[in-house]
Amino acid sequence: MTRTVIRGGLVVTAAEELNADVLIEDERIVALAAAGSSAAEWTADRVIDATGMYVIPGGVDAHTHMELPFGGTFASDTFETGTRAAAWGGTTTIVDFAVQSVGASLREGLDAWHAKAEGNCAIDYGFHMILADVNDASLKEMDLLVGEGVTSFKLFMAYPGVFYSDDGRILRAMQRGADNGGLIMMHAENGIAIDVLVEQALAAGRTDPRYHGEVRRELLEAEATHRAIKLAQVAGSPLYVVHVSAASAVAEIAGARDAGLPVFGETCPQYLFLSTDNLAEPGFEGAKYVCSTPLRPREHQAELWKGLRTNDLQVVSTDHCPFCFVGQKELGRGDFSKIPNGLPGVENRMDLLHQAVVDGHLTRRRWIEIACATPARMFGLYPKKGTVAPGADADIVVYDPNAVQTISAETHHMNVDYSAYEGRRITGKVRTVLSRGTVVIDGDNYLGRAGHGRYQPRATCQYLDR
Ligand code: DUC
Ligand code: ZN
Ligand code: ZN
Repeated sequence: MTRTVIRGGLVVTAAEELNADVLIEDERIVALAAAGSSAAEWTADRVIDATGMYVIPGGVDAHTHMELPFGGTFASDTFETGTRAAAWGGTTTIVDFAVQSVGASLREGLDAWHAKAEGNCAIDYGFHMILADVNDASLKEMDLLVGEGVTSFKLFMAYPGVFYSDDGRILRAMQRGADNGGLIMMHAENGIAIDVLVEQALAAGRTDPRYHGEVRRELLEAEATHRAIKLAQVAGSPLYVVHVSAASAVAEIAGARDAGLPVFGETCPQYLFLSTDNLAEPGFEGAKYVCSTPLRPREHQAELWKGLRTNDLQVVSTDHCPFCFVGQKELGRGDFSKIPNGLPGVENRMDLLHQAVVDGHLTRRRWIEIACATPARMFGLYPKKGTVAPGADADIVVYDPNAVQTISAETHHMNVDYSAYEGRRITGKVRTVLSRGTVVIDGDNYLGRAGHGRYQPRATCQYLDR
């Protein structure tokens, strides 16, 4: 048995902050004790000095797309490169999206994603399932997947002909989820209407990246969010709305929650820190910021921060879906609709959100709540993941709140040739990362290995009584 003690740090969880030492035996946390108490007598094989540091749970990023096939290409991070980058950024669990292809079973999709991930991950991982073809067979398969720990299913109101489900299919999947405990995650944008506006924009010669933001109208996010909420209400199903970017969509979610409905909302760092100003950068630079839902005008950011503070939004995930500028984003030169949708970010989330603490948008505990504890609870991983407590996996980050760093593609570890946050100065930096008791990041050194990360079967959503 290996005993590790993390001494002298400020332990920050969603619930509390305390000056405490943390005792780890092999892969688990076994005790916390106030500094100077019984902890002084703990013997250990390894002592990590955390004086002046925060000791926080490893980040849980509940929305990533490693190797996602999209728009004729693939997201540029593999499970190997993407999970290594996640570790560098203080994230120790990802929940990625396995994809059902149209005409194929859920099983085929899930097996394919297991094959991509197994033996390649630096940190622990789980899967959601994208339902692209809702039919009698795939509805039945949902039950089996829930039993295997794939307890959440993403549906798309966008991308007709690819991932899109009509309202009838959505309703059926929600009804099934209401029965089997699977949580329905919704990409809420009216894709049928958006496709009309895309066609009209291109016909009028509006082909630059910024038109991606213009045709994906805020109203069409709000409308789809509203419709998803009503469909969920009809089905008696909870609902988790992914990558909320529009203030009016936040209002829909807030209204549903005020009415007592089990509706949850996620946003992402790109919507909190970037805007349509980025999409409008000169030349073809705006392509670096093409994702869906799209970036919104700056004014929306205040509403997203407010939603996070008031718990109208509960989770910040990345929707990490990187495409290189050269050769991938460039597929859409002269036609914004051909720019692969997605931004890199799995490495930057914990730091950007710490900057939000420094800037006064969030408290320290809320930082940990939205980035670690709530995603773990939402997706059935708590308290193994998402907290620092006896019995939890020793997924721990020793975080230096005073170190200053500058985000850059020159220094990041994601397999992508640009950073959406290039040149941004951040106060705060990961110093040491443990994944199940193993040090995977130590200062500027990566000590992890592909294959250390294990598949995590998940329980159903822990915010719902079942
Ligand atoms: N949005 C993106 O930006 N990329 C992948 C899929 C999605 O919904
Ligand atoms: Zn989506
Ligand atoms: Zn996504």
